[in-house]
Amino acid sequence: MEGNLRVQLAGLTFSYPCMLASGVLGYSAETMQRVIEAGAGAVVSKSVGLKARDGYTNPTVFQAKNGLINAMGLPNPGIETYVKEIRHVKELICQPLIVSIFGYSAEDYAIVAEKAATAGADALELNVSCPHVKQTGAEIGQNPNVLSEVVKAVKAAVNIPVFVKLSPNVTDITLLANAAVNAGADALTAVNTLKAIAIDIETTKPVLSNIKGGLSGPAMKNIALRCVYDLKEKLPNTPIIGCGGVSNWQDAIEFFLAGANAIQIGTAIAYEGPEVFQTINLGIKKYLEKKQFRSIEEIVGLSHRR
Ligand code: RRO
Repeated sequence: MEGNLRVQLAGLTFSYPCMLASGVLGYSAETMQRVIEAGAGAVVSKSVGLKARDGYTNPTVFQAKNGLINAMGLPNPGIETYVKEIRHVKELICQPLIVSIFGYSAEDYAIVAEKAATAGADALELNVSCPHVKQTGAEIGQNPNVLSEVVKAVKAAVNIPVFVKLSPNVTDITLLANAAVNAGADALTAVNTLKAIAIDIETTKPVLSNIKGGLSGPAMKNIALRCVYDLKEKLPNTPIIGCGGVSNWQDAIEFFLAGANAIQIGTAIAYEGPEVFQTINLGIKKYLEKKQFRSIEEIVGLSHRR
């Protein structure tokens, strides 16, 4: 099917434009292999940090109307353990592996970045946008000066492309994007989950153990799409990876038209399984043929044309 579905971004080539979003099936090499076999052009790992974290106690996920609200709490085994998994993934798959990393300081990010790159990551995605874990995530990605410091430290530590995953929980996403790009980010992933809450009317209490979490899925699609549109308008030459509520090929096309060069899929996999990649690839291919476009590149940002 490949052909006109190939996309290039930040020096990497992806056979297919849809990647596995971080946090979904991104723990073990075998599940990542399954996702690649189902038609993903790349996989993004679950976010990994310097030290292991258990994450929050249950309940950590709530099924909302048209989406999920999660507060997993960054469970991860720590980079020293995870490097073995990175090496194993690289033995199993030949599509790009993007390792998502987080830290509590610029130095943390740089150390984890260097270890992930040495183990074989093809690119890094800096998670500076987790909406509900203190002292990391959005607390970094909502402050342009701190964000810039983190990106600069990582860029100095590695020679692979660095993507920055932005938060939608800001007044103007382009200010943060500018800071990331000026500090050397090679691409932007837009966006992480929207800060949200669910309340149980029987117990009268919030559902999630952490109280607040991040909303993903169809409920946030048009917000993520607007973020991509804003980024393309202000930073027309920066590659953008659209993420947020893509569940069918029509959604994917909307993201390309808004300005995304590639997209990520997360929550739709929880609903439909990895087969969703193949279905979306086929839909994109048919759309391009019907509209007589030769490549995805030809439609990136087309909605901005006046
Ligand atoms: O682990 C999580 O709770 C989590 C993370 Br790191 C993130 O970036 N976004 C999200 O919705 N959940």
